[in-house]
Amino acid sequence: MSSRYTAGPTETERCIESLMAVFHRYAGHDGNATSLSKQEFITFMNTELASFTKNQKDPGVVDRMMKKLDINSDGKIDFGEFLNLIGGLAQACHTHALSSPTKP
Ligand SMILES: [Ca+2]
Repeated sequence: MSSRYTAGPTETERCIESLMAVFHRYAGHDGNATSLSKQEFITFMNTELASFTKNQKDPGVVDRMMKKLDINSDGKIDFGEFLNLIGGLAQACHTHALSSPTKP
């Protein structure tokens, strides 16, 4: 084992752990931590992504996002479907950062 393994998790590993921790925190409200129910998803969006949801004038936007994310149409968001949301948001943020004026 090199010292890399004793230095603690890398930044990327910590990001993955954080995503898992956040998902399980919100998914576990109803006792089933394997997926987000619609209410858990709404709570997650309004708490963790409030800067996104508060700028939405359309109250049905979270509802439509849930339907779009629910690929297997079981009415719940599992971790894979959750990652599609995070991936999409990360992509949008990345695109926005690239198109924003650069630092001097
Ligand atoms: Ca689903």
